Formats: sequence, C-alpha cells, structure tokens
Amino acid sequence: MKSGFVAILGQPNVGKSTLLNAILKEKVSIVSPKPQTTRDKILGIYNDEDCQIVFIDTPGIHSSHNKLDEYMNKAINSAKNDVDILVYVIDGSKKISSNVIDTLNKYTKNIDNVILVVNKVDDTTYEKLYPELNKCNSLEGIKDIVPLSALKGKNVEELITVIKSYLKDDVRYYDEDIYTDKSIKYLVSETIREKTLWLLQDELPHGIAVEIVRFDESKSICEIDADIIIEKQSHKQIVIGSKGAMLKNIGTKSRIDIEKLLDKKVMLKLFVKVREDWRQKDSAVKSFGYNSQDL
Ligand SMILES: Nc1nc2c(ncn2[C@@H]2O[C@H](COP(=O)(O)OP(=O)(O)OP(=O)(O)O)[C@@H](O)[C@H]2O)c(=O)[nH]1
Ligand SMILES: [Mg+2]
Repeated sequence: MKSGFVAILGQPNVGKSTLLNAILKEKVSIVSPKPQTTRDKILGIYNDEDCQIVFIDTPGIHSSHNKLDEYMNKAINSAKNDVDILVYVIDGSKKISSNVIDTLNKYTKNIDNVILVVNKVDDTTYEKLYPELNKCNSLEGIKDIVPLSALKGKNVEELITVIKSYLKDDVRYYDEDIYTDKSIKYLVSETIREKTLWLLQDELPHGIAVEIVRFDESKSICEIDADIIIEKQSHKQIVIGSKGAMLKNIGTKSRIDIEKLLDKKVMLKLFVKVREDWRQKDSAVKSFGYNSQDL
C-alpha cells in the first residue's frame, strides 16, 4: 500500500482546481474564469486498489492587499509544508514569462519532489507549446514535466502514474469513501459563490462571501437559506439585478448543482447582505471561516 500528500500550487487561474476535480472525478473545488477563485486549502483524496493520494488544492499565488489575501497566502505556505510532492501548475496556453519562472523558482526552492504540470494544452498548438516546454526543460529542481489538459481530462492519468512513482509504502490516511475534508455545508456555500463568480460583472466577485444561515435536511426537501455578502451598498443592486433576475439566476443555477451534491430536492433562499469592506477586517474574514489558526 502506497500513500502520500501532494500540494497543488501555481499562479491564479492556471487550472489547479480543475485539475483536482479531474483527478478525483468529483467536484471538490470550485472553478471560475476569474483569478483568485480558491480561497482555502481544500483536500481531495484519490484512492485506487494499491494507493491513496491526498491532494491539497491551494489559492493562486498573488500579493497581499487585504486580510483575506494574507489568509490565502498563509494557506499556500502551510500547504507546501509537510507534503511529499509538490505539483506546480502553469498555463501552457500562454508564453512562460520571467515572472512565471521567478514565482515558480521561489515556491519550489528546497523542495525535493517537484512535478511541473503544463496545463491547458488543448488551448494551444504544438508549434507554440514546443518552445515553452523547452524553457521548462532548462529549469532546475523539477523532477518531471507533465503537459496535460485538466479541462478535457487529457493526460491526467499520466500525472497520477508519475506521482505514484514517488509514493512510499505507508498507511491509508482516510477511509476510502471520503473524498474531501470539507463539510457538505462548505461545498454548498462554495457552489453558490461559484455561480455568483460566473454570473456577475468583473468588479464584484472578489468581494463576495457566502454564509449558510439555515440548513435543514430533516424533511424530504432540504431547506437552505444563505446570505451572499458584499462589500458595498452600491453593489447590492448588481447582485439582485433588474426585478431580481440576477439573484434568481444565481439561485436556480446553484440549486441544480446542490441537488446533485445532496442527491435530494432543495429549496434555496438567497439574501444579499452588506458588510462594508469585510476583506479588510480580521474579525469579518475569520467569521467567514478564513481563520489562520486553523491552517
Ligand atoms: N482551455 C482550458 N481551460 C482550462 C483548463 N483547465 C482550467 N481551465 C479554465 O481556466 C479557468 C481557471 O480554472 P481554475 O481551475 O478555477 O483555476 P485555478 O488555478 O484553480 O484558479 P484560482 O483558484 O483562482 O487560483 C477556468 O475558466 C477553467 O475552465 C484546461 O485544461 N484547458
Ligand atoms: Mg482554484
């Protein structure tokens, strides 16, 4: 029996969470076209007959502007401690800039087993990709390079094979039927946040949090009330939309996914609440579950 811990790191929007979901064939981490979608460490547990791999998805590496950013950066650093392998993801559909290489070097320094994933190969051509892969080949401290497409599921199995080659004989850390450390309530609130990220205008998403205020599974229909928290009164109308159309759309799209998650009918009520500049305030950031002491 082989097992081990693997952190997935990289800059925002490169497809780390898409990759984790593709590996697990389960949706554990939300995905959006907006950078800084993931805010926390999220465990995703892969099992097969002879191995268990505990993956840790992390927020995209970015500089800190507020208390939430500080929390996210702590989450990245704590994830890369104590893992056996680091999977560092870059976006293969773009040119690999010196900034990408500097960040990669900074975060992979002094780590023994670093696997470089070049993602989004479906969104480029071989002619464009080839020189970028050559740049990767000259990087120091990288044990393997795996080009893949997390979105299309292409070459994901190859990554698992490479990871397995570094695993040692060990115990199974989690029961086989557990695929994440996050609670159902957490997954529900993240589903709602994901839908707001996809549907809302560019200026809002980063300031949004979702809080589940009621979760009643006792009846045949699961009743859920949730608050969408925004930072400014002036944003309220954008989230609600004309005659409530935006909030209704967020609600409908969230409910469909939550019903799949719970395998049960759901009645979802969404409310919009303002907490002025909550990302700047330690207490508010903590109250939404982003507490550095838990990392
Ligand atoms: N074409 C293509 N798009 C991808 C691929 N993987 C991810 N994406 C897209 O890239 C965007 C970002 O994906 P995420 O998985 O949220 O990226 P992330 O690295 O987790 O982002 P943060 O959590 O913000 O750091 C989404 O629009 C995905 O659909 C891929 O293999 N090919
Ligand atoms: Mg992510």
